Amino acid sequence: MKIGISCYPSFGGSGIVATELAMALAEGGDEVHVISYAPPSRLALLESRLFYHEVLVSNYPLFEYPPYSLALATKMVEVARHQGLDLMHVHYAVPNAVSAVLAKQILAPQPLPVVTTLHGTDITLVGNDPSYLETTRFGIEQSDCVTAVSDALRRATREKLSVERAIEVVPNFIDPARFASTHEERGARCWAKPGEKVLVHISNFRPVKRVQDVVDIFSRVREKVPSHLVLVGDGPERAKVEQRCRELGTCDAITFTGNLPLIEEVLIGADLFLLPSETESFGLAALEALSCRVPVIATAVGGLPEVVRHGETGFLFPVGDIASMAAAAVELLQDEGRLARFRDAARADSVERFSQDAVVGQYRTLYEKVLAHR
Ligand code: GMT
Repeated sequence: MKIGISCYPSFGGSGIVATELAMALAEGGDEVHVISYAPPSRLALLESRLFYHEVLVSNYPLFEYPPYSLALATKMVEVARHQGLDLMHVHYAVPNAVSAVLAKQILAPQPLPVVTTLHGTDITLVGNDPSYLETTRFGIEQSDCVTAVSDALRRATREKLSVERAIEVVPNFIDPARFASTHEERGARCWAKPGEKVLVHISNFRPVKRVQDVVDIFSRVREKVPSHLVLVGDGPERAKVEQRCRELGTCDAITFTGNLPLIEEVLIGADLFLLPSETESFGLAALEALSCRVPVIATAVGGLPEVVRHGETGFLFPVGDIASMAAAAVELLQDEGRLARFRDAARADSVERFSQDAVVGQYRTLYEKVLAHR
């Protein structure tokens, strides 16, 4: 098949999933054309069946806001027409879905079935914002197939956007070969002192991630367990988090790495992953941690209970319950035998339920169904 994939190139989870899917499909023999305004961070183009097309957004003095969604739709038409795409798979509804639907209408009668994958904030935050609600709902309703990365997100889409159409749940995934870890490598351990436990958080440091809670949790853990915290990523909340570290006097035990392309290299040396988000449709970073044998302590929100098994591969607590998350972390880190059992369960469960081959196969089956009904 010839597949177009549109996504955001930034370090967010939706762009990562879209890029990993594009590379896996190309490796499996499909021809894949990635469309975005910049090369996605994980896109490796050394594959003959994988192509990247950049959306150039022309500006004009009249424009306060250059119309990216129109430039995106135009690029979709160009790639679909000249590359002979069989379908367009967009990741993150805003504005990718409505741009693809517009491209489909422009191309008619040349068919361009649209598959839209919902990732989370496109529904829970942005999509149901009054500025975007109607166009987001329209893009979803007009798509030929819609998937959500968790059952929780499917429910949220129905509740928040009053969407009644069929929505398939296709989870995010990991490549077991890539996120393998014998836990012997140094990874995040390189920043810790000998004997210290290593806690890690990875995100785009937006308010929804509650990174200040990560620092508060660590401050309590550190009182009981010699440990070091590694904060991977960057974003609008970083300055506030750095200020919080200074207030708590914990800066000497915390490393801010900024954005890192190969997070598995960090994760393999970690003992615990913290993700205390306000909302999280899936929590791809948590899954990547689990597959590297790192137990996860997170909030019981959105799709996280579908990823982390409470009491087996990690622990889940209410948003803001810093005391419980810190206590659970201390208890686990002080019991080597239990920590080892959580590690083994984290790896086994994540590989069993979220391996790349199985999930990419689910997407291809949906593509074939869509093409059969063109
Ligand atoms: O995590 C983010 O805020 C980035 C965001 C995105 O849109 O890229 O991530 C969303 O998609 C990821 C991939 O499906 C999910 O793992 C994240 O849970 C989801 N983020 C939220 O729902 C807050």
